[in-house]
Amino acid sequence: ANPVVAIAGATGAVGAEFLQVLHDVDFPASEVRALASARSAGKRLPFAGCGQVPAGELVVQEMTPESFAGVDIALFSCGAGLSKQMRQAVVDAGAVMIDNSSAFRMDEDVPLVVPEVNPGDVAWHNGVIANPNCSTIQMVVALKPLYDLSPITRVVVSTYQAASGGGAPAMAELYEQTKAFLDGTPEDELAVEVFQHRIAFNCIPHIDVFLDDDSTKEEWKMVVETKKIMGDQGIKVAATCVRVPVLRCHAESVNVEFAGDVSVEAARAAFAATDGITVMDDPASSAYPMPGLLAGTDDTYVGRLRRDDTVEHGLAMWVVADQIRKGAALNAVQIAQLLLP
Ligand code: 11C
Repeated sequence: ANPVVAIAGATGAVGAEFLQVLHDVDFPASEVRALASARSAGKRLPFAGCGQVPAGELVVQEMTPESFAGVDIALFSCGAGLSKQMRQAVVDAGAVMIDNSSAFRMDEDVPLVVPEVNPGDVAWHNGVIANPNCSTIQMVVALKPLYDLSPITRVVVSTYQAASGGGAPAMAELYEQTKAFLDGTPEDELAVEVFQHRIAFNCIPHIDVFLDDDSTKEEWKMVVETKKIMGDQGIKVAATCVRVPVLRCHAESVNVEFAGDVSVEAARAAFAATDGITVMDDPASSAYPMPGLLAGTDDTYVGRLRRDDTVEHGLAMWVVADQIRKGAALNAVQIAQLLLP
């Protein structure tokens, strides 16, 4: 029988994208159940249909432990707290939870999966598969074909992360604040609620909370998740994560150091041969990936590929992907596809 899919957090930015991606890949669902908080129950969400589910509207149901009866795949994007609360109910219902939150990513019994990198890890799930942090996902997609040329010893990454990482309210804050700023609203009257500071016409080197070593949790995630997904605890990662006034694609400057030599040409050929990666790299015509122009796309885009001569075997590159699609909803649905018989 075709799977029953539940979407937990259906009314959020990622929830809406889950519905879009299920349609885009024509996921062979027999039912799609939209779940959210009591506040959203009864709301109608447009759905273009997939599998045996016709186009129309989905009526949002309040998520309770009973919501998962009969469900096969539960796509979660409603925060770590609710994922933890609902985990047992999902597992007891015999469903697999594919969780976008950070709740279980580093648990030893939970695979952390990017289908281009470690698809085989879905095999050892115990009812939960974690979807990595968005900034990690696009980086490891780009690192994997390089790693296959020569083991990677060290990565230095700086991110340029879109407002979408903070969900729909964060995107609204960037949009509304920019308008208010251009209208001449005084600094102390601008609404600053989602981010720590004004994001309009600004960059904020602070994503998630600060840790004891003065790095941020977002930076820590890039370090530990990369090692787990790549299956190599020896890769050293130094990350600086920055919020920029872009709506929905994350960009990353990535310097990679290898055990052996990897030429630019070999790297380019490896990227070109990898599904899910588009090389956009022609300095002569000013061609490189840019977040403002790639919203709504599925691939991880790589450009500005060049040698990094500051180390013996080094490459530098620029990586862009849509944070809500490959960084969240698409990656989770691709994991769900791996579970299909
Ligand atoms: C951001 N990367 O851009 C975050 C959003 O651990 O799943 C996703 C946070 C996470 O703000």
